[in-house]
Amino acid sequence: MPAQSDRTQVGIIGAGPAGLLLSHLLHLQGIDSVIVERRSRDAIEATIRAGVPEQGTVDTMIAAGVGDRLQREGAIHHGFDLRFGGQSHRIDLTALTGRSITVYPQHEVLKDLIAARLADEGQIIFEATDVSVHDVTADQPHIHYTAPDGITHDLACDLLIGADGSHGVCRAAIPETLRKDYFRIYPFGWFGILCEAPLSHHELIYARSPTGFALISTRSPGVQRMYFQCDPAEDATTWSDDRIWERLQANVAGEDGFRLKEGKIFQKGVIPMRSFACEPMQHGRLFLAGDAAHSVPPTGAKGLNLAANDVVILARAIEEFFHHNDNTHLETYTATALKRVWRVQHFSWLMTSMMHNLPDENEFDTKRQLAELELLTSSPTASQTLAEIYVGAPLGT
Ligand code: RFL
Ligand code: PHB
Repeated sequence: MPAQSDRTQVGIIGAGPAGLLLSHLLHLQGIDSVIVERRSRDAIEATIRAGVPEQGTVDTMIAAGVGDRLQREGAIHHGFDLRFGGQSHRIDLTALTGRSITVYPQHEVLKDLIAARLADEGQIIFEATDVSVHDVTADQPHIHYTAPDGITHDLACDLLIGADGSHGVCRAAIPETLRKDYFRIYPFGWFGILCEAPLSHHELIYARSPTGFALISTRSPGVQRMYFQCDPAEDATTWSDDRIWERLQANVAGEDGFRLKEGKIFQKGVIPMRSFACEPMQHGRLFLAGDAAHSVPPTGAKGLNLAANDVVILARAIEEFFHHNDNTHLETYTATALKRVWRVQHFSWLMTSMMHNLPDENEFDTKRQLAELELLTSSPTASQTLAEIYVGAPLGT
């Protein structure tokens, strides 16, 4: 038996965007929560991942009082380029939708949320080990964990949130007989670099070329983030800087003579690409949020936004549960959240399959991909649909 017994209203596993944002939104409604996280605060704040918050995510952060730095330091982008056939085609997000996206890395969002939680005396147990969940179908589920001081804890709660990412423990608490997992593993990965270089272009570029996909993104005016398509088993350490630049330049080359501004590469690594969704997203008093329930390839820049959408739906439903004794929206959580999950799954798959060279691609596939890109960039209606999904609908819908 664990040595110490504790209690909270909402027990949350995982201090990623989903767990932290939910804990903060609940606090604003006067609902207590405890987050149990296996990594250290330093490790979380140092893990560099993409960050392209949709306007709905930005609006949610601002309304929740955690958007100050995002507004000050985030770069608002009003469009992006789709590049194919050696030419760039701008998707004017603001003209097409009246909305925009912000480039603000995920670890900065996490720093802001952790600081806000700690300033409000929120409880985050970092570096917890042996984390397990119990009695998820009873009125009082429990989380067991060992704190960094070695003391074992039994945390009883009214509701349990699995926000523990794609390799967490919570999803397995939904019995396999009741759960269906949907998977797609892509036969390519992304080779990502960070480099000290000036901007090559003022907006993001998604490029399709005979030598493969490239994405040109940014972290700050002096630090750029770029990716190119590679074998998922590629060993990044075997690539010299010269070889990396040669591939990136080839993947964006075109008749307009566009060239990337090169600089010192100070980080490189390979990211696998997969699509995943699990149904249902709840079982008894356990609710999954974010990557614990679904993940998408980064091509659509949606992972963080989908996590935020889940927790906005959950925060509303949990407030009704505690303050109005009404569990209607908790019961319909899976159905509500899945609508966006599958919209985003489709979009992320579309962007991925349209922009990458497939290992067994033949000329028919190439022509079909180019025709799809041509349609999306030349038909105002098709461009508008693409832009609407890229900027995203308001959260909680
Ligand atoms: P997270 O961010 O994975 O957070 C889950 C947290 O749970 C903790 N955890 C546990 N804690 C306690 N006990 C356990 N047993 C635990 N197991 C796990 C973890 O330490 C972690 O802190 O999930 P969340 O909150 O759902 O947020 C989702 C987003 O982080 C995710 O969708 C995106 O980062 C996905 N993603 C990307 N999305 C994009 O839109 N564009 C990208 O370019 C992009 N790049 C990436 C990514 C995800 C990556 N991962 C997961 C490997 C690059 C990488 C490398
Ligand atoms: C990034 O900046 O790392 C990034 C941007 C857009 C994406 C994926 C990654 O779609």
